[in-house]
Amino acid sequence: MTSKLALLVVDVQEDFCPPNGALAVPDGRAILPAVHALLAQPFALKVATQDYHPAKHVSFATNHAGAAPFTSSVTIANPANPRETYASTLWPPHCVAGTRGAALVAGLDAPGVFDTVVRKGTDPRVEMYSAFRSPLRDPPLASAVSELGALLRRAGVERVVVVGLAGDYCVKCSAVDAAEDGWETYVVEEGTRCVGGEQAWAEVKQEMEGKGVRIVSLEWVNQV
Ligand code: VGL
Ligand code: ZN
Repeated sequence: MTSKLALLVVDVQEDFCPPNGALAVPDGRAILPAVHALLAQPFALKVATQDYHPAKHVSFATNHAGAAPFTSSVTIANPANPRETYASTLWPPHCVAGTRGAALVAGLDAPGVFDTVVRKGTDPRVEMYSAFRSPLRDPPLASAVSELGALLRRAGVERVVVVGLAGDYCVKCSAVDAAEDGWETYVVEEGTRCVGGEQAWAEVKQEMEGKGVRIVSLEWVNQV
């Protein structure tokens, strides 16, 4: 592994894992061997992200009268520009700041496993799947732009290897933003699972590849 490679472990938190997670990703815990195999390798920087919402977060179905998780959505406007909007899927409450469900899964939560843990989704007004920034970017909201980009630049990182949960939401959006921002970006297939299962993964893979992200195997990373 060369020195300019970073590992980004996205949202491997109790609430995204079966059997008890509030927003459990099917087969989510199956990524753990791949995550640990990668953590055993040298990287210039190892970063975990943590979805970390206030109880009043706009993405929780419980905060919208009559809404159902997974099927309802709401239109969210950029608080700094009402003309910029996007449709946001509503979820069961998950990863509420300070709760057990927000914690990284056991084994990843110990000090020293990661160089940094980046929290996202902390602004109650907007969704933030990407570990870099909210989809509302015109103008960007300071409260929904993480320190991740600056961290990677400061460390001189050239390539980013991404794993985590969920493949069809935060992993996809983070990988696409990393590629868009100029990093060579790789998603390790064994290291992710989707809310929408295998069918979603087939589509998401194509979408990411179309946006410059490379989908690779764990074995491929071992040989880099
Ligand atoms: C995520 C849905 C809601 C994710 C976060 O980490 O992929 N998905 N919040
Ligand atoms: Zn979330």
